[in-house]
Amino acid sequence: MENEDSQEINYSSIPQPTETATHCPYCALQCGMLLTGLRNSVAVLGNGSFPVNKGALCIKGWTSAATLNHPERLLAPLARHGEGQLETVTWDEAMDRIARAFTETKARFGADAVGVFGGGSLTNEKAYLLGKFARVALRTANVDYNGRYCMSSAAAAANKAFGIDRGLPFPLEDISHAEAILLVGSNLAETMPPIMQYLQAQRANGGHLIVVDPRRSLTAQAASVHMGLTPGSDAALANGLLHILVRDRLIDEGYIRERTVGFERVRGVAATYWPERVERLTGISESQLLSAARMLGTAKTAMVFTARGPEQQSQGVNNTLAYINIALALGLVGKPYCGYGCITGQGNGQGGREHGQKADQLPGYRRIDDPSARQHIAQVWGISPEEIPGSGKSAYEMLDSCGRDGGVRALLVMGSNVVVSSPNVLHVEERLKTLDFLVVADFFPSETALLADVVLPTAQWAEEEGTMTNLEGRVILRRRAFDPPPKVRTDIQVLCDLAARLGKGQHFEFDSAREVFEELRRASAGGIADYSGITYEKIEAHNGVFWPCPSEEHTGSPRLFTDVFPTPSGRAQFHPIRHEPPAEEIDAEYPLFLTTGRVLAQYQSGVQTRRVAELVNLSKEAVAEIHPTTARHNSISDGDQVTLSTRRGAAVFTARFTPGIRQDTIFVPFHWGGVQAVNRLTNPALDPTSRMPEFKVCAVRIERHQED
Ligand SMILES: Nc1nc2c(c(=O)[nH]1)N[C@H]1C(S)=C(S)[C@@H](COP(=O)(O)OP(=O)(O)OC[C@H]3O[C@@H](n4cnc5c(=O)[nH]c(N)nc54)[C@H](O)[C@@H]3O)O[C@H]1N2
Ligand SMILES: Nc1nc2c(c(=O)[nH]1)N[C@H]1C(S)=C(S)[C@@H](COP(=O)(O)OP(=O)(O)OC[C@H]3O[C@@H](n4cnc5c(=O)[nH]c(N)nc54)[C@H](O)[C@@H]3O)O[C@H]1N2
Ligand code: SF4
Ligand SMILES: [Mo]
Repeated sequence: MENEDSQEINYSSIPQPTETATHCPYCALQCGMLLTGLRNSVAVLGNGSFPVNKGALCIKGWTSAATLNHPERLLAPLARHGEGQLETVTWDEAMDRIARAFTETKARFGADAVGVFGGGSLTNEKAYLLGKFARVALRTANVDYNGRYCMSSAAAAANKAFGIDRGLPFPLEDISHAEAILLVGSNLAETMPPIMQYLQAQRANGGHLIVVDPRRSLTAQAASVHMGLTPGSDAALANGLLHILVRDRLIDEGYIRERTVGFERVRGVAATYWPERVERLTGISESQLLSAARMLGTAKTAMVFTARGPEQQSQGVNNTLAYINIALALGLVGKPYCGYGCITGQGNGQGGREHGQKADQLPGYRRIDDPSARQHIAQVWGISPEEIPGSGKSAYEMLDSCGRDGGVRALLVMGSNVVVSSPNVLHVEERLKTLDFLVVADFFPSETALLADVVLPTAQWAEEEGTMTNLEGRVILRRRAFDPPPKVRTDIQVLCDLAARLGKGQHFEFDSAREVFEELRRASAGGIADYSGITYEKIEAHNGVFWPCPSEEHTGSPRLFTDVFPTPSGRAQFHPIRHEPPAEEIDAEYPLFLTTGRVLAQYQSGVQTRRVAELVNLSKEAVAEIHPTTARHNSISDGDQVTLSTRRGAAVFTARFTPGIRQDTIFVPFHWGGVQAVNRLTNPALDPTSRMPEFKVCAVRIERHQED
């Protein structure tokens, strides 16, 4: 590790480049961009030679460089003395305090009392190293990450059905050739705008787009059919569509016979979802159901996509499996210009779920309870398999355990703002305050960092190298355009230094992301997500490499499932799914559904985008979308301040009349903290398999806000 002095000398001695091809710091599309100029006057251009976004960026991408020199940037480590304020300290002092706190916690409460919380914005190298740090340096089972709030339901469903979880098993360019697309609970027009060019091309080729969303979102407005279903009724809708497809003989019996198992039970369940019943459960009329089923069933090529709408529910895995059943029954998966895809969310939402920052996982998408996986990883790490802990607590359960007997007592957060983005945040904040020790690594004083005992300032995307895996499974290279500010370190430096102070330095001798990647390649070799044939050079030469890529000669795998599925039988698995109501149903006290999500100009918990002036101009506060009729029933006018309350808490928003939303539903984005945090309201009910919280549906009451 460098000491502080040598870091400063290195900083000023490296020349600054004038143009760097890299990728956007935000979502899973990972748009290619060019950075030009010096760091205090950097210009961002879309990279026209990167095939995914083809030069297009959204407003967040265009303005992304504004965070680099932002006045609120953390430029030195901070620590709190006793109950006092956070104050600037040296790196040595900060790291010593962390090492001491972790060592004391382990000694008093055992290794599992130290928790690690990661994120899907971390590069593959960091996600890998964070998982290794937890297992090797801390020896704790308790490592999980915010992907539990994001991708876990779709991941579990894809693993069950196909034996592998790669969000899109085909490149985005295939979309424009699909005659019919079923897009479920995804608002791409705001969450990944450059993808709309593929949907526009698809429409121009005569294709149909069906959008399933309780709101007539910007994306739904571009659709041929918009099904405005009741929140929480996706499995009923999917079964209703399958009912008609079976009844009208639109399914592919040959494909079902040759490439799948388990259809007969699914056929039996679908038979009980006749249109009148489905209309009662979902609010979708028989005629609309019929036209959507016909579009899908008669198309020569078709695709089914899910995103957070159906997935972020306590029935999230089942909802996703119900839509996968449609794709399988139509014989789509593995055929050209056809298939099922889950639209991954965070910048490295895909790679972040493959390399071991998940509670039940080892690198290469290996299971932590698989003896041969433990053997392989232990050998790469130079330890014995028995030293690798077992499976730990999932994200929300880990936060909920904080400060309790048998729970986490000291926590490291790297890449998440958990007191804004978790469900039931008032409770999460209360739990974090009972911790003996909290350390947060971030580049801004996030709401979570402000609660910490020690805050570590880390490098931003344009200041570090590393790989990311986009929503297509394409591994790409984030290049370093600038040096970090003098006293700012990379997450990799932080983890290696801390490991050394914990006496495990010999396992963390990495001087660069590239060195970590070389070990990741070996660790992933032979796993499901096999990166062993991927090198930085190969990524540069081919605009990214699709995993699996098991050898240096291998050119990567843009399209999966063309011949077989990586399941024991080689076939895809159907799952019979019955509709179950959400964990919380509406009643007289809380008569409306609350659903939550995103708006174009803000990103996630808002730590980065709430600091960019252009984005604040577009979206300065959390707005509650409400149908005008519902608003009038509750004596609310457009623009009023309103209080929303649920069984967990209350929050205050500005009401916006939105005729395109269901009358029984209110929508609020989750990008703000404090009294505007919609997660004060959300229900932490978890899916039994994925442990995904139910962000997308709970019961709410609305009133005009009374100042007190
Ligand atoms: N601008 C912006 N873009 C982003 C992000 C961001 O924060 N801001 N975050 C990124 C990340 S991490 C993610 S995960 C993706 C998420 O991308 P999306 O999944 O597109 O985003 P959401 O807005 O969470 O949810 C999508 C839609 O689900 C609908 N919905 C709500 N309840 C239900 C339901 O019960 N059933 C169905 N079928 N639909 C329902 C909502 O009305 C919403 O329009 O976006 C990525 N891109
Ligand atoms: N109500 C509701 N809640 C939701 C959702 C919803 O739809 N509705 N969606 C959920 C989903 S899908 C997601 S993905 C989560 C996201 O929510 P969070 O997990 O809070 O994600 P971010 O806001 O991206 O937080 C990332 C934090 O890490 C910092 N950061 C970014 N990159 C790095 C890095 O490389 N290193 C370090 N050290 N720090 C970094 C950022 O500055 C920021 O403070 O929210 C979930 N919460
Ligand atoms: S779509 Fe996503 S990756 Fe592309 S510019 Fe916008 S935020 Fe960045
Ligand atoms: Mo996400």
